[in-house]
Amino acid sequence: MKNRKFFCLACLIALASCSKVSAPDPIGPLPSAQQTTLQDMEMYAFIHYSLNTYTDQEWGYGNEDLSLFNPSSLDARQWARTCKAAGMKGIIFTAKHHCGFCMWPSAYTEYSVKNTPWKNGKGDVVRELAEACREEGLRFAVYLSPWDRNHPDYGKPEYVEYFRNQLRELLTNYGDIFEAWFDGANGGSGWYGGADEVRRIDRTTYYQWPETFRMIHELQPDCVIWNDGGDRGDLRWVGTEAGFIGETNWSLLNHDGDVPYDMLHYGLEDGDSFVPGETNTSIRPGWFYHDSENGHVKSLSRLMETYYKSVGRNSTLLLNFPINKDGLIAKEDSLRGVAFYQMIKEVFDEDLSTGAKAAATNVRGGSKRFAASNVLDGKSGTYWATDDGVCQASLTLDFGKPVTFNRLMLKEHLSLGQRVRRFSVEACVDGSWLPLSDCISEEPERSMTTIGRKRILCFENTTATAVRINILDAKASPTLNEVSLYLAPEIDQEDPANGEKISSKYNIFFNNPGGPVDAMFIDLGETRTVKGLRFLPSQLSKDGMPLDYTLLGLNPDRTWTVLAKGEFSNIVNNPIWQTIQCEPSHHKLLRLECSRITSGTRIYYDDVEVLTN
Ligand code: FUL
Repeated sequence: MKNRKFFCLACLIALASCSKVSAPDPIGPLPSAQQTTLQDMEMYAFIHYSLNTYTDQEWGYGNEDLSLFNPSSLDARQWARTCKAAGMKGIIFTAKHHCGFCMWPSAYTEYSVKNTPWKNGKGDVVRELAEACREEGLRFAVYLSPWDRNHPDYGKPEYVEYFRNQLRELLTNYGDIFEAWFDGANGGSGWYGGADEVRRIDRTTYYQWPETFRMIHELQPDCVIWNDGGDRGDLRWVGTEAGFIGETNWSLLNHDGDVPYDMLHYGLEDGDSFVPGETNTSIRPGWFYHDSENGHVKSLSRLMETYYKSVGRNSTLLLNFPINKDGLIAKEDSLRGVAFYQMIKEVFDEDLSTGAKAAATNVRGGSKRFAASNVLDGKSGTYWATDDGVCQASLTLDFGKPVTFNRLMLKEHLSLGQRVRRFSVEACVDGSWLPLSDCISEEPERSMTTIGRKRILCFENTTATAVRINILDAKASPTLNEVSLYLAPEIDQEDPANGEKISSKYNIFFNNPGGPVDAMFIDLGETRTVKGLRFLPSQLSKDGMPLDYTLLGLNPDRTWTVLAKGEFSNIVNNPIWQTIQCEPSHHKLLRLECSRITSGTRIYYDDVEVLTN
């Protein structure tokens, strides 16, 4: 009897002490509720549509004719339905791109849909899309370009007032806005109400972001801010538009100071603010629609890689769908977008870790509340954690039978802060533990570093009876709330958009003695009818990128004729094939000159093709 009482007492004490084991202290900075909601959306769409769609440009100059905007079948519902079927949880729309043309009838400018033939000036694309999104259960957001190449006051203080007035219209008249997207681009030149000149601003001070941010918070408290124009917003650009973020990805940055490429791409381990990465890329090479890109919609395998290298690297994915000249998402893009989402669902349909037994080398306070098995219960609030000070620990999933997988998903319990600095993964194959490596890693020294909200690793098909995750270093006791395994099917598909490389068949040489930048000469070998030229800028470096061009052809009398002149808009952030078109004329020798270059005196091209008859 006495023994029994003692036993019960011991049990009670044990229980009490178990429930006393407290959660690890949060290690800041932590995500805000708005940032968590946004990250949980995982994928949302960009829609680029403006006068550029009708001029075949990526950056309009600001003097494009308003009569060009008259789509025959604009259907915002088709856009919303397509984006939803492509797994997008919201849409960010280019209400105003750099050309200054407003897709809503702003009261503050004449350069808008209200002065176009479309719906006799009574149309409002922003409203149609906001309503379509609501009907489809998607969130809606706006891109409002701070750089405005149409507005006469751009560069003066008055413009900032104009910009805020426009933003106020968008934030008050179109329901809930989940994100405000402010692109930092400013290429200088523009129409500016007829001044037709170069205007540069100091992007850290000119726009007076703190006041604008205050207005956004007041009008739309749930709206997150994307800003690469100076002041720190709630999200950061990832330093490239190619569709991937660093394998090391801390969702942290410092509130003040410059943010060079490395910080954008990898975050900052000891940053003082929570600023997660948003990976933005287009389903086609360009952001706007071009007929010439219909054959270059990204392949399914390329889109899946983008997914693994964005959502699977602790980032959200902002995937662009351009609108075509008819006012619709082109069928090539919509079919690919839908196939993309189907594939994601197929890959992550069956969690192969279900039924496994989880064990860990350390469990916080020995408590059930922090047991290894929490990583398998599918609940977001439960997690495995170690004792304070234990920053190295292993967690093993034992399947009790051979299981074949090629994807591993890990999640940290982010509401306590991002902690893991480095880990490794092993599989028990035929009784031996073998290390696994991520087969899509591009920087092996950074492979298996941070985890964050979601980390997906891709392995070759592996058949194992157990998997072990070794946390090798963490800022504080690690917390994992999910570990799952999947078997992705092979994607059996040609990749027309990748691997496009036209080997140059011309004799190319560079020369420009005394000039600031070397000109490129292209000898066609014989006189041909030239209709233009296209080239692929260097894919390795941003140095030596041309920002403008003059294309000349040599005449039989040894004089040069200017065939075309213009700028390469957005070439630095999105170094895709650039096309220069000209009226057909006959030449054997072409010369491409450039007066502005990113750095150096030599232009670097990965490939060049002359467009001939
Ligand atoms: C860039 C812009 O300059 C492009 O035109 C596009 O809007 C992209 C999303 O951001 O920096």
